[in-house]
Amino acid sequence: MTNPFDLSGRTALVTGSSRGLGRAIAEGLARAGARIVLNGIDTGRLERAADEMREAGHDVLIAPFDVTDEGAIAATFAGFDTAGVAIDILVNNAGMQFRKPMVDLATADWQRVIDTNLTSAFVIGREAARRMIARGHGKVINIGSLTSELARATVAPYTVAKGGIKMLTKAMAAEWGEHGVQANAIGPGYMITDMNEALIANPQFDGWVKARTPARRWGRPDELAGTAVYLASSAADYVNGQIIYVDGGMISVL
Ligand code: GCO
Repeated sequence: MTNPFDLSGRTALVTGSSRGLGRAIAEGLARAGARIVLNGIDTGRLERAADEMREAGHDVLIAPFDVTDEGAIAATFAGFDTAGVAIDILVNNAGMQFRKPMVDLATADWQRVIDTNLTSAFVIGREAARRMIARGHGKVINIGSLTSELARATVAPYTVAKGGIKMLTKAMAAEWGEHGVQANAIGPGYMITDMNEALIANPQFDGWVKARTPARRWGRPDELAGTAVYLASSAADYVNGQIIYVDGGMISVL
């Protein structure tokens, strides 16, 4: 009986993976045997992350591109084709946060968040799926949020984008399932990341997260790795269109 969670021989592209949740997910997939393609816009930071992972014995490539740059995405996948790099697992993790009340929010700032957090997942997913469908197998894992279900004041574009991620995941499942491609999502709770640094440092917000979460604590990025490995593996070949919350129970309680 082979290990259904073994990712040996598979290659995973994780967007926004030089740090934070993306780096933790990349580490988890690497530990399960996958070759990793790290992505980000800071080549130096990507190279340093890749070197650290290679020192740990992992097989790592880098693919620097801006997830909002459609031309760069197409060129990157063309490069994969030329180099014989088949992306078996795509993790659409790249994202940004922009906190401002809607009445004060510029349309350009709204659009930037939607482009980065939602449209990028469609564009990169389309490029990856064209190739996965041709091969008859593939895994797409989109990174949602608690705001895929619930809204919080002052993060409207992020919330809308993450709500869209949940439904985009279902749309991907609807169109790609018959071709052996499974699309699912992970909904992280309040995690200890750079993006949340200001929230963590705010005693009132920190207290609210701990009181509102049954686990009574913030989550660690590495706590997403197991769910990512599961969804990336053959153990989840009959799981499609789902979003799994890794949130200490926050989404399940009032
Ligand atoms: C915020 C946070 C959240 C978390 C996460 C929760 O400003 O409320 O940034 O968006 O990062 O998405 O699931």
